Amino acid sequence: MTSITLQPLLDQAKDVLQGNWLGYATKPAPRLYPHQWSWDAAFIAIGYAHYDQARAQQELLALFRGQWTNGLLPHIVFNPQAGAYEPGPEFWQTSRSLHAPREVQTSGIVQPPIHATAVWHVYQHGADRSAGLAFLREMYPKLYAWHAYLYRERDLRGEGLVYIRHPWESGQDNSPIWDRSLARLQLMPAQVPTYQRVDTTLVAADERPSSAEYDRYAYLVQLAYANDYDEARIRQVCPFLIEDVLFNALLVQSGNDLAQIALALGENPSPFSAQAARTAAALNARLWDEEHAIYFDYDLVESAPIHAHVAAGFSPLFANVPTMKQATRMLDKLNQCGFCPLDEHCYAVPSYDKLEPGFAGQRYWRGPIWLNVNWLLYWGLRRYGFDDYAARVKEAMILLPQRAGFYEYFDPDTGRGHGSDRFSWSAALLIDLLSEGGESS
Ligand code: 2M8
Repeated sequence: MTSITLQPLLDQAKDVLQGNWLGYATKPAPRLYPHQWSWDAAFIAIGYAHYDQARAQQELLALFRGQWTNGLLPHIVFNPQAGAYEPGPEFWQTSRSLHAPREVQTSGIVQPPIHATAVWHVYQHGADRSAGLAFLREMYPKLYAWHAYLYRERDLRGEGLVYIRHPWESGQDNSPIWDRSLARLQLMPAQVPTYQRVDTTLVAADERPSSAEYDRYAYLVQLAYANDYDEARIRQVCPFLIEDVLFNALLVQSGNDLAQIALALGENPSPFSAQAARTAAALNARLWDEEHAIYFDYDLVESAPIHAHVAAGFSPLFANVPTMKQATRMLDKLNQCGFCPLDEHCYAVPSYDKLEPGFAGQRYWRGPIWLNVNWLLYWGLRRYGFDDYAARVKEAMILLPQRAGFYEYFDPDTGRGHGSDRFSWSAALLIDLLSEGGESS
């Protein structure tokens, strides 16, 4: 049930998703992102789950068509009908891998593993239980292979924390988390493969990653294909290997949700809950920072934590990883002026602490408010009973698109929308919030 005043907003959100529907899956945005992206698809399915179970299921099934035979779930499944997007399918040279599919074109890196969570969410909200069970049955081996890939290929220290090997794998492309690791990567012009960008022709260039960052993104892609996407070889030479908080927190939640899926199918849930518990313990042992009351990424090349105060550092709340004592301290930190103090004017939680060097309120993942991050925080805060703060986040998630439209991200000072308009996950996650438990007001 949605209150009458919010019905138009809900209708607009559904209209955004309909506008981005490709006929078999949903693109993240009308022009800037014309293919299917991995974690976008999961967020989008979470929204569809509330009013179109079939489409929610189709969204995830379409994504997993791109899964590699070794379990890798690529971050982009290319749409052959799409207009310009660079770097496009040819850039990835995925045919060098024995594992890449031949029928669909994909990238060769991954994105945060929130897929089992999305599948479980779709099942739980679907009215047609028997279709839902058939869907679970179809998805189970795919999710199994995806998680097995991550733990087999990406857990360098054997402790349950998996690494990323490209900033794009985090979903937070130009986050300040990567600054130091990328700066270490000094490239001669000849080392940078030729690539094109169209993003800066579609949205303001000063709101996107810099050319220096893009050169490094291209270099890291080249490094992966030059090693035939063989993970053992890549990790020997890759100068960018990071245990990322958000990625691992979502893996914990997905592991627990995969255990639920196994249980619903009469399969053994224990391996998945055991893996999730191990990853959660490693997050607390290795990535928790007692002094600052936040989780920090860890640079495996430098063997050092990365002290970037980003909103994603609070994401373990979503997966119930911190103890109540840790969570209470995290709430205090969220409630300070760098993030979003409840007793002062602020919209929602910015992606980066406003008081830290390099904060930029309109530059992509270096400061703006992202609704997916706030959605993760909302559910995390609810889990711990921090209802006042959660209510503020929800209020802001309604207010921002109501005033500005369904933008990709929002300036935390003005509330203005930036990046692409009609952005799918901004719409989908609002649908989830407005539909959940009939509690919208
Ligand atoms: C952004 O990433 C892509 C590269 O994958 C890009 O910059 O072109 C990120 O915001 C990422 O999190 C998101 O999944 C993707 C599509 O919305 O766009």
